[in-house]
Amino acid sequence: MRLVLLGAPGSGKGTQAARLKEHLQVPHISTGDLLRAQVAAGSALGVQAKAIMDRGDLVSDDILLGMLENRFSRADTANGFILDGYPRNLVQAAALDGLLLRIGQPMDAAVQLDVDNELLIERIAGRARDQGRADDSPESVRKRLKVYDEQTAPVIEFYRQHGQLTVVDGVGSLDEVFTRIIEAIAPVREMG
Ligand code: B4P
Repeated sequence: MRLVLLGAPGSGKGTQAARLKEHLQVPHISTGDLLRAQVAAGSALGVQAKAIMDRGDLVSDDILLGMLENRFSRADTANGFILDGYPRNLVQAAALDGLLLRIGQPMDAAVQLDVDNELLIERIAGRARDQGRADDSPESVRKRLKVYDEQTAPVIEFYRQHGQLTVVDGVGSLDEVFTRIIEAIAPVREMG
């Protein structure tokens, strides 16, 4: 199963992807996690990315595509994957389409987790308290939501036009949202 999770910061992509990974037995590829690993390792890329991430902006498309190509070259993606945090703009959506076509692994489905802004801000504030992630400061969150509306929301339209989009209500307990995702992708899994 090749699945992409779409949704605003705090909509539950990372949270649900971790559960879907166990359920579908495919790797969870989070571009946010890949970038944070570079930051933690103190690589040149990580140093460059950290400042951009902390202020809530998007890291450059070239860096992201290189990172993704590298990740897809690993054998564990042969039976599918859950992609989380990518694509975040239309350039990335087209690049991903081209990459998956080249490796003969077209996307099966795109699931958008739908959550209103007030709740997103509340959830991220909770994570800021619990985990202290550098980009969960109020200013960065405001910026990330703005970037999402301007650059990432059009990606939803992209998948809708490709007939691959399913919108799932992302408000509810972790179990409730998980069950909705499983139900939403069931028809695609039956086909595959
Ligand atoms: P990400 O790591 O993708 O961060 P995110 O958008 O905040 O989502 P995340 O998956 O972590 O949070 P979730 O909604 O699960 O990106 C971070 C930064 O990296 C970006 O701002 C950008 O700078 C850079 N980046 C990443 N990808 C990029 C790309 N493709 N191009 C350019 N730059 C890129 O969870 C949030 C909180 O909500 C958690 O605390 C969770 O516990 C809680 N939660 C989730 N579901 C809940 C529920 N049902 N009920 C209650 N709480 C819930």
